[in-house]
Amino acid sequence: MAILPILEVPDPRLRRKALPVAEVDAGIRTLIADMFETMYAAPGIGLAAVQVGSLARVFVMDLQTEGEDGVAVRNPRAFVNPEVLWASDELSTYNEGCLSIPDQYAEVERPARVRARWLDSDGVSHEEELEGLPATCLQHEIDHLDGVLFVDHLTRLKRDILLRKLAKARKDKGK
Ligand code: K1U
Ligand code: ZN
Repeated sequence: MAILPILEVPDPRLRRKALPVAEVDAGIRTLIADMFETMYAAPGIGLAAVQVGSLARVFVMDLQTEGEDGVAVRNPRAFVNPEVLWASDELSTYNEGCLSIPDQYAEVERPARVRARWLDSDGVSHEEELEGLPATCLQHEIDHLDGVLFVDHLTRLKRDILLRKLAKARKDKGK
């Protein structure tokens, strides 16, 4: 397994649209394993293949829960060729972050519930209705697979302020 470099804005590769996976083969399973390792190291709760320079339509997500002993319990889930089949009219707002826009957060409004279909790392098909953070994260990651970033959902003013804060943080860090 390997920790892969995560692309950051304004890298134009973040704007490419990922292509459907024809077969969930060993190469895709290696990509998924590397993406989990990269996501846990970042750390993050999701990661799309586009963010590590791959055009496979794949993302990973782990919304860990807390066990009775207070220790985090992992729940790794891989999504291949994910599709939103239905989205609620009701919206919800979450203070989103993005590993490709480090340390910057903003409130994003999205459908509160979605019905989605995808293949897992064994090529088995799943269909499920998600709500709350899983629904938000799934939509954020599918956006990445379509070359869309969470800042694209903000007003121009809010986006400019956030990107200026990022530029200042990088300058202060000497990046
Ligand atoms: O896709 C990404 O850039 C990962 C992103 C996922 C995400 C976060 C919030 C709402 C929607 C999607 C992140 O994981 S940002 C980091 C983050 O949220 C986090 C990091 C450590 C602990 C808990 C959360
Ligand atoms: Zn992101």
